[in-house]
Amino acid sequence: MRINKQHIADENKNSSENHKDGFDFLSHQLDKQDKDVNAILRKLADFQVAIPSWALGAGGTRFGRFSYFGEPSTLEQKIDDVGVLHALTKTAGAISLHIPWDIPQDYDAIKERAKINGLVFDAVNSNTFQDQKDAKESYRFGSLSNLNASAREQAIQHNIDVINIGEKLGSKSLTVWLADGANFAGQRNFQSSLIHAENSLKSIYSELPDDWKMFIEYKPYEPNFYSTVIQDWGTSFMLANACGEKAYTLVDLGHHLPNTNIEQIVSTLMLKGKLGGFHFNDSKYGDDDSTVGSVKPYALFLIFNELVYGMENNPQNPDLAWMIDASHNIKDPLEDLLQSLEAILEAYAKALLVDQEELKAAQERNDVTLCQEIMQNAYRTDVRPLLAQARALSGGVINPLKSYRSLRIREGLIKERGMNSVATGL
Ligand code: LRH
Ligand code: MN
Repeated sequence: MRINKQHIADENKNSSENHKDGFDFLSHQLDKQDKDVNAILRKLADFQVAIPSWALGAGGTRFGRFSYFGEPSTLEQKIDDVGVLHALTKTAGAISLHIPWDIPQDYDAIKERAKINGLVFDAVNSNTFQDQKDAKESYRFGSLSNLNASAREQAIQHNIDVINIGEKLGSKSLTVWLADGANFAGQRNFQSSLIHAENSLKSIYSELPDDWKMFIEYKPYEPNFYSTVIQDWGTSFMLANACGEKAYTLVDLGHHLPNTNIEQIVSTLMLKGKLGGFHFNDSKYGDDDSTVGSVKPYALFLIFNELVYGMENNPQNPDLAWMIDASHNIKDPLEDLLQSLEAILEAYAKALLVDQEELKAAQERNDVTLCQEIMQNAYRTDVRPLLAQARALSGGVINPLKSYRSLRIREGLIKERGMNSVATGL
């Protein structure tokens, strides 16, 4: 299913009038507030989010998995599906692969497929949380932090293999998430686990190409339910510093204990120049991997407010990697990802409306109420016409979800792939 310019033009013809009224009204409001609408539109158009290759099929839980039919069962089909998202939104210009779920058979063909879909390869993800068939060592008791040196060696070599795969695809970063930890108190010595993890990460880091980054993703629990070796931002930050300047902390929004102030973590990491990127999703309880902005949209806005401040004031922090990490149990994965893309751009656009100078001045006068009003005025602004305008200007559609349905894309995928195709991944 390839979406061409004619599809886009036809889709926008139907909704352009409505859109124009909304956009003209909003840009007139923003002009009156001395907001540079064109600058905001440029920033929105430049904002590209990487789509996880493992979130294009129906996810599942230990209690069951409900297929969504027409799932991509090959890497080529996964790239095509991300291509559909990018054709509609012009915001999903990259795919993030997970190895070994997505090992390319023919690198040139895969790169060509990505090119045809207007995509690049973002971070490659290693997987030392599952045992591979015929693997010499098991990761039951850990991988990079395993007490068994041979298991650590195996996990280090896997990460180096992932870097080599990424290099062939033009990726420039490796994401390392460790499930390593313990299920029971007393099961592991915290210090020896952390020492092994640090030394193993340093071994991987020593093989990192000069122009690459290594993202260290933290998580408080699951699949281990007593302790996790890289449990929080502080541990990841410490390990990134121990590795070197090409190592950074990756913030997965679902990897925080309830009520954690994630925007403060983001602010601190940017100040220290060690924020590498994000795995966007949302959650009510644990690592639910739900649709971005579907549970705590204001918290997402507050995170973007710190990101906008950091991008303006922290040149010591490099450009960030924007990625979604979600899992879909009952929704069409592509519809879910379209909603997540919209929620991410919406939070960013609202944060761009915060007058950072005005806010700083109110903070310095301890005018608490005014600080809140400045934030909430931006948050309460319906910025959706800005997102639609930025998409239309970039060659996308005004209303992606509506077009996804009116173009009957899922039906087309099922016709093409049948009812029983299953995607690798979570
Ligand atoms: C761990 C995680 C990690 C991925 C996996 C698919 O919960 O967030 O980023 O490797 O999900
Ligand atoms: Mn993640």
